[in-house]
This record gives sequence, structure tokens and C-alpha cells, in this order.
Amino acid sequence: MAQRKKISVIGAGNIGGELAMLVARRELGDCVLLDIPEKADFARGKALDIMQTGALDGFDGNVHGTSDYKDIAGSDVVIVTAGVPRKPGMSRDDLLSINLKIIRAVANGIKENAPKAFVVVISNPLDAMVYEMKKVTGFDPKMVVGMAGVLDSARMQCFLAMACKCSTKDVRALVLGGHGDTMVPALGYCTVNGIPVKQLLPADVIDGIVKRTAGGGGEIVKLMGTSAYYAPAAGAVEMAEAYLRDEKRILACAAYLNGEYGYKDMYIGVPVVIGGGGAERVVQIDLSADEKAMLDKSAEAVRGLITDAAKL
Ligand code: NAI
Ligand code: 2OP
Repeated sequence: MAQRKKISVIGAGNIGGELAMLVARRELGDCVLLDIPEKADFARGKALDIMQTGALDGFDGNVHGTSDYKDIAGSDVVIVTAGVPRKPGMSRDDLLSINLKIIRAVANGIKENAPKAFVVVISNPLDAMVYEMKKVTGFDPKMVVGMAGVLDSARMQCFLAMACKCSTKDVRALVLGGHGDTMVPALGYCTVNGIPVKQLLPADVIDGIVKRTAGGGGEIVKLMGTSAYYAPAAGAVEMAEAYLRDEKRILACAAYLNGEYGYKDMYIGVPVVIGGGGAERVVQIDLSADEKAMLDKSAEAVRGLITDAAKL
């Protein structure tokens, strides 16, 4: 008999709750929502709330709240949102020491209980956290990826659609690099139904959109007092779905690089084919000299974080 897929979400906070809802709504499989023991009931409550939504909206699947890592056994996908989000005035990098301890504990839980899972890390600072996840689990790097590029690209698509006064469905954007102020919008690959945006918008408007994209997370933190969660959850589900359904999507993800783009032994946002084999292949694209210089700067910033993390 065919078995349902199992998707575990670590951290039942803002992103985790929205993720569990999306997993259930899209009927990707059964979902486990795990948080620390003090918040086990909170996770159980969210799980029940989501299952009751299924009775109204007509979707099936179990959602189970817990704090017991044994419950994630046999997971096909584990999505990690555990950690502290930014408060106004904080950078993602300010979260390094606190979230590093959390990610190490979570990585051990996944290693022991779900060794075959495709792991998608969301916790910040993203590129350092996903590197640590791979290091502690010792998993094949194809099975450990970070979610940020899909979110940053979606933000840029949204701003481009607003400026072009057109549907976001027709807009494609590609944002590479680390998930921080040094992210790199690859403008040559940003199009509206195939038309390069440079032909549709004046340079100063595009410059404004590039800056707004890089500050897109901070803009929301300032407005809400905490970080975004709807779009981050949607981005991670897109990656999980590409794996579960072997879609071979080309998505901007933080992937482990072993020489690609000239970087070794680090995670950074690049286009990656996501399918049943995980992060199956890094796609190498041509970048302008300016874009490559920006990517080098971004890689340097990520390398600095990884070096700091190794000392903690
Ligand atoms: P939140 O505070 O609403 O939820 C985090 C949850 O993690 C809490 O329920 C907390 O109890 C739980 N947690 C803490 N330690 C844990 C542990 N050891 N095991 C299991 N659960 C644990 O935060 P939110 O808004 O859901 O954000 C989560 C993370 O995602 C933050 O680090 C944030 O900066 C990051 N983020 C990343 C984005 C990206 O593009 N990669 C975008 C937006 C946020
Ligand atoms: C975001 O980009 C803060 O990483 C978080 O929304």
C-alpha cells in the first residue's frame, strides 16, 4: 500500500505554524510540528487548529504537535525554523551565537531520528546555519539546503511587478549570494515574460528595487516588530515540494559549493536543480564582472560568519 510522505517542521513559531498549514493544505503528506518541551502544548494546539481547518477547507492529512524527536522518525523532509527571529535594529548576523546552539541541538535530533531526510534550513543567519547543519549531521550535502534565494527572488518579483504594473505571475527574478545585505540580484536574468526588465524600467527605478530587495526582510521587521513568515514558509514549501515530487525545479537556494563559482566548502545562494535526489546540481550561469565582484563580497561575508561560528 502506498504510504503518505512525512514532513517534519522543527520550531512551531510563526514560520513553523504557517509551514505546517501549507504542508497540510497542499496535501504533501503527514506533518509533525516539533518545538522545545516548554512549547509542546503550543505545538499540539497549532496542529489541532490546522487539522480542524481541514474539516472546513477539505484537506486530509495528520498534523501532530510534539517535543519528542522520536516522532520525526522516517521523515522524508525536515524543515528547520527553530531559532530566534530578528527584532528591530538587529541584523541577521546578530543571531549567530544564540541560533548556533539551537541548530546544533536540532541537527543532532535529525541525525539520530531522520537520517534519510531532505533537510531545508530556514533559521538565520541562514548560510552559516545550513553549513552547521551539514557539518553536525554529516549528511550528503545534496540533502541539506538553505531557503533564502527563493524568498529574496520572490520579493524582487513582487517589487518589479508593482513597478511594471503587471502580474507577478509573469515576472521572474534571480537573487544569488548570502541571505544578507550583500545579496546579489542577477539583473540579466530578471524578466517579465522573457523581456529583460532593463528594457521595461528606467535604471533609477531598478536601482531602487535592488536596494529594497536587499532590505526586504528588514522592512518587514520594522513594520511588524518580528520577521516575515508567510513568504518564508511558502519558499521552503516550494523547495520541499520540488524534492517530494521530483520536479527538477531550478531554484535559488543556499547550496554546498565545492569549487562551483570559485568557492569551496561553503554554502551560498546559487541556482540549483531540486529533484528527488535533493540538490541534484548547481547550475553555473554567466555573471557580469560587477555581479561576480558582488558575489565574491557576499561569499566573503558568509565565510566570515562560518569562521566565527567555528569558534563558538
Ligand atoms: P519564532 O520565534 O516565531 O519561532 C521559532 C520557534 O523555534 C519558537 O517556537 C521556539 O520555541 C522554537 N525553538 C527554539 N529553540 C528550539 C529548539 N532547540 N528546538 C525546537 N524548536 C526550538 O520565529 P520565526 O519567525 O518562525 O523565525 C524562525 C527563524 O527563521 C529565525 O531564525 C528567523 O530569523 C529565520 N528567518 C529566516 C528567513 C530566511 O529567508 N531564511 C526568513 C524569515 C525568518
Ligand atoms: C527575512 O528575510 C529576516 O531573514 C528574514 O525576512
